[in-house]
Amino acid sequence: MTIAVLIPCYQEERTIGKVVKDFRQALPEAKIYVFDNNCTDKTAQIAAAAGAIVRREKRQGKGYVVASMFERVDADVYVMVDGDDTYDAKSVDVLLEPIFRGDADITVASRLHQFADNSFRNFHILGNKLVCAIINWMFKSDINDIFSGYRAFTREAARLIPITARGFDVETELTLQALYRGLVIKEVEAPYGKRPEGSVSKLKTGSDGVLVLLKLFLMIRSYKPLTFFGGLSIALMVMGLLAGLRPLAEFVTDRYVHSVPSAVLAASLFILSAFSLGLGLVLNSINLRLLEVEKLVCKQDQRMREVDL
Ligand SMILES: Nc1nc2c(ncn2[C@@H]2O[C@H](COP(=O)(O)OP(=O)(O)O)[C@@H](O)[C@H]2O)c(=O)[nH]1
Ligand SMILES: [Mg+2]
Repeated sequence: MTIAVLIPCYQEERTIGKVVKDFRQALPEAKIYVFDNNCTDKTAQIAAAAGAIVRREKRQGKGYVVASMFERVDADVYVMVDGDDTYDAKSVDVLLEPIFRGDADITVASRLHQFADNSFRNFHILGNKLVCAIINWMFKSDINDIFSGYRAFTREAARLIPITARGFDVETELTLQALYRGLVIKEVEAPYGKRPEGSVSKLKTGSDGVLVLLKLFLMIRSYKPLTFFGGLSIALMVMGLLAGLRPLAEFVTDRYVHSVPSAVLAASLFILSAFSLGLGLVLNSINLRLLEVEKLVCKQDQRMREVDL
C-alpha cells in the first residue's frame, strides 16, 4: 500500500520544514510531495532539504494545486495537509484508520473539537456552520467541518472527483462531489493549532467567503436541480397565489375580474412556476442518466486496468 502526503504551499517558508519533518516521522513509509504554487520565498528549497519531493504548479490558487496533485501523483492513499503547521502530524494514524479498515473513502480531520484560542478568525466558524448546515440538509449527511485542509483519500475517491475549483472553494467542491457520487466521508477529531508568529493565512474572509457561497450555489443548481428549481417553482407559485387572491375573490362575488393587472401577474407567475418545475425535472433526469454513464465508464476503466495487470 503506497501513501503520498500532499502539501499545497504558497509562501510557507517558516513552517514547511517542520511539517515535512513531522510527517516523515509520523509516516516513514510515505512519500511527501510539496506543491510549490509560485512561492517567491524559500519554501521549495527548505522542503527539498527536509526530504520532500517538490513539484511546481504555476496556476495560482489552492484549487489548481489540489487538482494537479491528484493528476500527477500516483498512490493508493493520499493524505492532504496545509503547509502552515496548524494540523497535527501525529493524528495521521487516526485519519487513516477508517480508510485502511475500508470504512470510508474520504476522511476529514475535524478541527472544531480541539483548537487553540486564535486558531479561527471571526466569521470563519459561523461560515463553516452555515455551509455545513446547507450541505447536510441537501445530502442528508453529517459534516461538521467543511473547510478542513487535513484529509485522506483512497485512490478511487481521488480519481472519481473532478476538481474545477481554482481557489479556496476546493474543500466545498471536494465534499459536494464526493457526496453526490455516494462516497463515504468520515470525520475524525484532531487538534488544530494556530499559525506561528510571522506566518500569514492566505485565506481572505470576504472574497473567499463569497467564492465559497457562489460555488455552493452553482453546485446545488447543477447537482440538485430538482431541489433548486422545485424550490423556485414553489416560491413562484406562492407569489402567484398571493397576486391572484384579489382577482379570484372578485370573480367569486361579481362573476367579473376588475383588477386585470393582478390577474395577468398571477397568471404569469403560475406559468413561470410550471416552467421552473419542468426545468428541474428535465435536469434531474439528465443528471441521473449522466451518473449512470459515469458509473459505466468507471466500470469499463477498472476492467481495462485489471486486464493490464
Ligand atoms: N492562498 C493560497 N494558498 C495556497 C495556494 N497554493 C497553495 N496554498 C496552500 O493552501 C494551504 C491552506 O491555506 P491557508 O492560508 O493555511 O488557509 P487557512 O488554513 O484556511 O488559513 C496552505 O498550505 C497554503 O500554503 C495559493 O495559490 N493560494
Ligand atoms: Mg491553514
